[in-house]
Amino acid sequence: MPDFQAIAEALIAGKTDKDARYPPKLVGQPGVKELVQAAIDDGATPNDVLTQGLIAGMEVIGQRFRDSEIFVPEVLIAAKAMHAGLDILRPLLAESDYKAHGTFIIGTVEGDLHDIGKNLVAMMVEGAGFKVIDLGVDVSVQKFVETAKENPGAIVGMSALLTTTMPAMGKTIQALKEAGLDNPTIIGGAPTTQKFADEIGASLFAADPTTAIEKIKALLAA
Ligand code: B12
Repeated sequence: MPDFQAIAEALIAGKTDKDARYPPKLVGQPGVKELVQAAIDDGATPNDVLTQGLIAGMEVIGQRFRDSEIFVPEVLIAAKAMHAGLDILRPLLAESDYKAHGTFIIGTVEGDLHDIGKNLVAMMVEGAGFKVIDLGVDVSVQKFVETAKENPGAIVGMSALLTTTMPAMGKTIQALKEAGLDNPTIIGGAPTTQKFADEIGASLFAADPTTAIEKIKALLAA
């Protein structure tokens, strides 16, 4: 019987693989890598391993992060464990009839080099079952527009940490409209607010990755 719970627990603990030295109490135990492989060998579908193992674990991480029970380092460690599992699943998912929830384009806006929060959002959204296109930092308005054009319907996520770079979010939304694109947009980053999102016409605002995932899913379901 495939043990999805064990995969989720290893991910939450940040146990990447058997050889990993972290966490000390699990030294020598199988990690996400071995547990995902074992579940596949036991006949589980890649989709079930993803949703009931990796995504279930990342959901717990997201909730604990939102509730300030854990902090950035723990999320990064869990995300590394998630990637160890995804590396095994990715080729299998490509062969199967698995469909991602949707595509999520994300970048830090022009002039802004802060990427810690942006990376967290990218990892959590990927962990929630979306295909993620990460454009990196200092992303031009033009680059957002081009990528949105290449990915019709993809959600465009923008991060800004500086009050001086926040206006680039409004410019990007304006440019998307002028290019005739109707991709939904979501903004975030410490200085941004729902009020600012409303002013610049963003579809969504979220202050943390878990809320972002909830709002994106609700928007796509509407
Ligand atoms: C780390 C840091 C840096 C690092 C960045 C390293 C990196 N790779 O990211 C370095 C040293 C490079 C840096 C440089 C600068 N920084 Co700086 N930096 C910070 C610092 C300390 C932490 C930011 C951070 O990573 N927070 C942790 C993450 C997890 O939080 P977060 O980014 O807010 O992300 C969360 C949410 O906002 C949300 N989120 C984020 N993005 C998105 C996107 C979407 C779509 C969604 C839905 C949600 C979402 O989810 C995340 C997880 O919950 C902050 C101070 C602070 N305490 O915030 C200053 C700060 C942001 N920096 C500041 C400044 C001024 C600068 C510099 C101009 C300094 C200088 N004079 O050179 C430069 C600018 C460089 C540039 N062009 O970008 C100011 C900004 C002031 C302002 N109001 O504009 C701050 C607030 C410090 C201060 N108090 O003055 N900085």
